[in-house]
Amino acid sequence: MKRQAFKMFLKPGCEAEYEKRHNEIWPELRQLLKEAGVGNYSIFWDRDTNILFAYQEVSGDQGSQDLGTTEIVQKWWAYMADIMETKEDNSPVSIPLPQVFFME
Ligand code: RM4
Repeated sequence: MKRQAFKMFLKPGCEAEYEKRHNEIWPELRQLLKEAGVGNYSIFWDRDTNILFAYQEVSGDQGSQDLGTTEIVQKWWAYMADIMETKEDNSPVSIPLPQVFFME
């Protein structure tokens, strides 16, 4: 199991909508993530910068940001594109973050 963290970028004023959409995450996306071995997946919002900090534990060889070849993730990314900073293909700009501390 690998601990992974990364940051994404929310468009200003979209935090309520972002949280709402995630509270209503599509069951098929949740299932895909679980089947891929992604768990303990949290996303935190920095009010000052609109940076989204994501943490997840990955038991397989693909984290959430590696699943862009699936139709469900492509649909989800397109759905989220209006409130996030994205690349040309609607995937969220996503910067991996190195772990600098861990305590059991
Ligand atoms: C995020 C982003 C990620 C996805 C989660 C569920 O806003 O789209 O790629 O894994 O939602």
